[in-house]
Amino acid sequence: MGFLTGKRALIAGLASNRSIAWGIAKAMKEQGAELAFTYQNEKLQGRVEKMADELGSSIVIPCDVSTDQAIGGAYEALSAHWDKYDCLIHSVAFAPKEELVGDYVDMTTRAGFNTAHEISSYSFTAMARIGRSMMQDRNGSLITLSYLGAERAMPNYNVMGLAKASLEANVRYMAQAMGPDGHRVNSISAGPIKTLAAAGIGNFRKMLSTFEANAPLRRTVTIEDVGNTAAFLASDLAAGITGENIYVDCGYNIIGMQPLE
Ligand code: NAD
Ligand code: 0WE
Repeated sequence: MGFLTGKRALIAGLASNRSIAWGIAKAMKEQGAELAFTYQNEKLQGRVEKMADELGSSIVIPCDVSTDQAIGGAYEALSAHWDKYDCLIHSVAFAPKEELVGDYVDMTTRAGFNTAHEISSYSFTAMARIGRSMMQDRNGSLITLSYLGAERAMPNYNVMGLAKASLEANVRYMAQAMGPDGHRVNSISAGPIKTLAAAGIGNFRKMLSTFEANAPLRRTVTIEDVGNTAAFLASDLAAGITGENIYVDCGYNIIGMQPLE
């Protein structure tokens, strides 16, 4: 019997079989969880339905996280299947593509800043808030995905770095607010992975090879690595962990300098 038997998880952010959300869904299913999925738009509906079916789920609901109305509608639809749920996976981020390249100061607009923060940070709070009553008395686990660019200046990550910094602070404030109800809130800081969100980012392959050369484990991170950690954080095995940012990055963040010669 898996360590997530009897748990119900809502997963937002599935777009392809390379998505981090897919790695998380697979790992949680392996451990016995029941799954439900949201998708951003009709373009993704068919693909997400097919992937959900592979994991024995027929709960697939539209949810563009940019409005409370859409999020409300998604929980309304979910409530037709489940009265309560135990776990929210937030694997969503967006900034305008033009702002993820070049000089941060020159490239960052007011509108791009607002969009990045709204979609990549605030939406986690919004989903927690609007779905809160469905988590009542369940000792829930809420998990989001971050990146080291929240804490260190990285080339081209630009305004997304600020949005991830906001997201990591969001995790701490949500953990404090929801802890008295028994809910835990954590983030996973994943190393770079070639997903759709990474496709079309200039020099991504070079970033991956630099990462591989410098990470203590001398390899890149897989969606299975991230999925297994998310399954752990979702489970009662992690009952004492909240407000944390857990690195799944092959140790990359701990390096100061490589051994000389
Ligand atoms: P992905 O493209 O597979 O997933 C991103 C998801 O965000 C997509 O499913 C997309 O539909 C969704 N999304 C964007 N805007 C949305 C909106 N308005 N409403 C609803 N959904 C919306 O890419 P991924 O790499 O799996 O990204 C998932 C998460 O992991 C993101 O938060 C990303 O920042 C984070 N992350 C990615 C990496 C990486 O290198 N790939 C590393 C660390 C963290
Ligand atoms: O968080 C991310 C990517 C998030 C992302 C990706 C896109 C591409 C398509 C947010 N918004 C958009 N908007 C689009 O139009 N990662 C951690 C992956 C990533 O993205 C980078 C990276 C890394 C790593 C962008 C520049 C530099 C490094």
